[in-house]
Amino acid sequence: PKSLEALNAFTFERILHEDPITHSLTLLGTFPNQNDASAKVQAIVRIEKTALTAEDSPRFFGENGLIRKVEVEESTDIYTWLFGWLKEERERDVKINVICPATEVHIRKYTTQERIVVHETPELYKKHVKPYIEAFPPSRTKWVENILTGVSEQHKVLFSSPEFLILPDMKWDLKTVSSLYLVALVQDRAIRSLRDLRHTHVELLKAIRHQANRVVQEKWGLERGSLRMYIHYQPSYYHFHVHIVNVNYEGGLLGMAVGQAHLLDDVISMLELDTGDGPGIFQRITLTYALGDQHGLYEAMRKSLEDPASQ
Ligand code: M7G
Repeated sequence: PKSLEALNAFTFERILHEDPITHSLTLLGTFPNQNDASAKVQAIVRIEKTALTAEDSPRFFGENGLIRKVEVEESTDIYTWLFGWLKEERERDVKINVICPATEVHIRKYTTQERIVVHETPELYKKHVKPYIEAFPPSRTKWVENILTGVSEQHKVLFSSPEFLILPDMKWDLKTVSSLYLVALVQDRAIRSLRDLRHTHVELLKAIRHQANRVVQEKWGLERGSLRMYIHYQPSYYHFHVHIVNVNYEGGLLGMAVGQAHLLDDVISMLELDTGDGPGIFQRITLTYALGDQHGLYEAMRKSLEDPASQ
């Protein structure tokens, strides 16, 4: 089939594969047999949305811009996400995320970066990372406060208790279950990152795991074992949260890189092995992860690699 007319003779049978990362669908169906119109030939057709072209960058917005229509999905603090149409009569074509005003930290985060692997010992954590975390102004996590205090995204909250909330992550389009992405935000502001977790948090983490499983089962019929739950280190926001993602949604681009994503189950298991006396496992462990050259900790951590005393 080399023409639209020939393609139009395709009879759809079923979906073989749905891939939200490459924006593609692989379909199974049939075409009529060229020589015998009554016979059918099985065919696989994969349709992938082509990548946006960099040359179009200046032309997306403006009077005759490429984006013809938008619908706001959500707007909170400095973040807004919308769906956009390239032509009115189409399905929503693009997801648009806006950060405005964007800080220097945002600009660095979204810039292509060269990475290095660093080893964060408890000493390096105390010397560089803790002060780095503490230097962030509260405005950095205003969006979290807005959600926790009921100012924004209230209608989206899927579970709420005095300890934590579960709601759809900004990254999710809210409809494609195969790319389901939720986030659990805890109320306890004292937990800034993985490093602050202790034996006493096991109950909280187990409750998050339990409620996440329950919510996706009740709302989307996802059975046990359907979720990959993890904690980022380093995260972008130092207010403790857990990523809750459909296990079939795999992609290095999505923050599942080895070293960055720590499985909630592993974290719970490690904390359970702690006795609860003295410094916990996450206060004693050396954490190894990749850092981009635009990250605020890059210089300090890169230097530590040259200093054998800190290895
Ligand atoms: P992270 O591990 O700190 O950083 O995760 P990452 O962005 O590098 O993954 C923060 C998570 O919160 C991410 O998955 C974000 O997509 C999500 N997120 C960020 N903001 C600003 C919002 C928001 O305003 N609303 C919701 N629902 N999710 C957000």
